[in-house]
Amino acid sequence: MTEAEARELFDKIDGDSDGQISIVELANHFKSEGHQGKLKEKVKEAMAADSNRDRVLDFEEFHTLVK
Ligand SMILES: [Ca+2]
Ligand SMILES: [Ca+2]
Repeated sequence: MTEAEARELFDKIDGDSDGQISIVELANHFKSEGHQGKLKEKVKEAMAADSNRDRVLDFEEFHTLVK
């Protein structure tokens, strides 16, 4: 994924546009993608990219996850 694509996806998931992806926003995103059954698993997987452990993904962390 290019940085521009990652940015586009980041903005899409970042529902309140505060520049950070919260667990709730991740869950909403995976729900809309049809991952209801594996929601917890998917969120946990994504939050593994939270390298500074503040429970939100900034763009840098997100980019590491999707690249
Ligand atoms: Ca947000
Ligand atoms: Ca973080």
